[in-house]
Amino acid sequence: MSHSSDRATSLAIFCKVVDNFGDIGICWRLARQLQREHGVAVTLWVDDLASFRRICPQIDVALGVQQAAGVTVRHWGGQDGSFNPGEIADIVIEFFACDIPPGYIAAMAQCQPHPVWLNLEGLTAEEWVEGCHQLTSPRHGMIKHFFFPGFTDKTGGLLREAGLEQRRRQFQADPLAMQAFLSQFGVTPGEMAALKVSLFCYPHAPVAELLAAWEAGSEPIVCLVPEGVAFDAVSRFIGADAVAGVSHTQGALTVRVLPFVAQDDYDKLLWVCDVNFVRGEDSFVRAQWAGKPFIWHIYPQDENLHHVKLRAFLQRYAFDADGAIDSLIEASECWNGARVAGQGWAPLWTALRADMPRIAGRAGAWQAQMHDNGDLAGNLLAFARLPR
Ligand code: TRH
Repeated sequence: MSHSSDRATSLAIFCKVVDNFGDIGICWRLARQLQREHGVAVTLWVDDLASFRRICPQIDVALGVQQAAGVTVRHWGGQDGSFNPGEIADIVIEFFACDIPPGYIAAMAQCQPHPVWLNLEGLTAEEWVEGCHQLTSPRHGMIKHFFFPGFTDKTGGLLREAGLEQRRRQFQADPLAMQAFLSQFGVTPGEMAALKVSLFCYPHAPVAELLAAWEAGSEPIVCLVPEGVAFDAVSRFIGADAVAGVSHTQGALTVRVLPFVAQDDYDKLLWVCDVNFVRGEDSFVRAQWAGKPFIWHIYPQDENLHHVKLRAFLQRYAFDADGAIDSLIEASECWNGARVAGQGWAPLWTALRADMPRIAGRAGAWQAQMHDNGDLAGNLLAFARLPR
């Protein structure tokens, strides 16, 4: 364990991939930012390199240890093994309450001083997080701290890299760069002029209904969907397996299946589209930084707890000076099964489409509000470096 007089210099993140790409997506983003912007020596322990490789193609799934973007990536094989105190980082982060190896904890307890131990929690807009953020709990003779991302200044804030806003604005002001980005996926100049929608959701979203509404509508729409997303509904629309590279046009709608792209390119996809359907936690936050209207498909939880979380977010987000943005609230709730789309998706979409300038205005104001909370990596590091 290395101790400089006033600054922590090494940090370990333990990531268990429970499901999908959000766990590693968030940890990878955080790891890179801590290294790049704060000069921290980061080791990212991850148990599923195959999932990691989907969002970061340079990852070699056969390697126990490798370097990527200045971060040391270690395959966490579930084995325990023993560690000596010299191998322990100054700051240890367990993501989503994953159990870090007992051998690692034992070595942490031998360090003097003990490393700063943080449990990085999931994102929710519910008010209770403010009361739980930075709470402590004694463990193995040490203190574990709970750190919550969030949407207010009484939480850890959201992941946001320095210069992100500038990169986005530059890209969106450069039609040639946007064209080049889209044409690599086969998007034609005609399609570029259509309303562009990216679609990332869980399999239970009412995708078939939405596609039908777009198909029957009067506005040309191009829906860009990463491979593997809404596979059944998209395959039915296309009339063949929805694999990367295939596309199909029917009525006003063209659906194009994209390869699953690297994480930085996914940002560009959100920036280039007019509307984004996102899910989970990480793409949800990235859609907020894209500054475009978006619909969130929240990760489902038992007893419809996710509906509570969805409404807590909408309560913060879907209001402006003129009051509630009803079309956004209705479409979001229907997309998540929290409300029945009584008249089907056509009127929901029509209302949402009409409100898009208003929603885009709200998106800009929201960004400014979120910026005031600082960013998660900076807030987390500042907390870890507090004298204790
Ligand atoms: O993949 P997800 O459904 O992950 C979820 C959530 O994190 C959820 O909160 C968690 O409990 C669950 O996992 C276990 O959605 P999310 O969070 O948006 O993560 C997707 C990541 O994949 C994100 O970092 C963006 C990235 N991505 C790419 O890199 N390329 C792509 O083409 C796409 C579509 C996504």
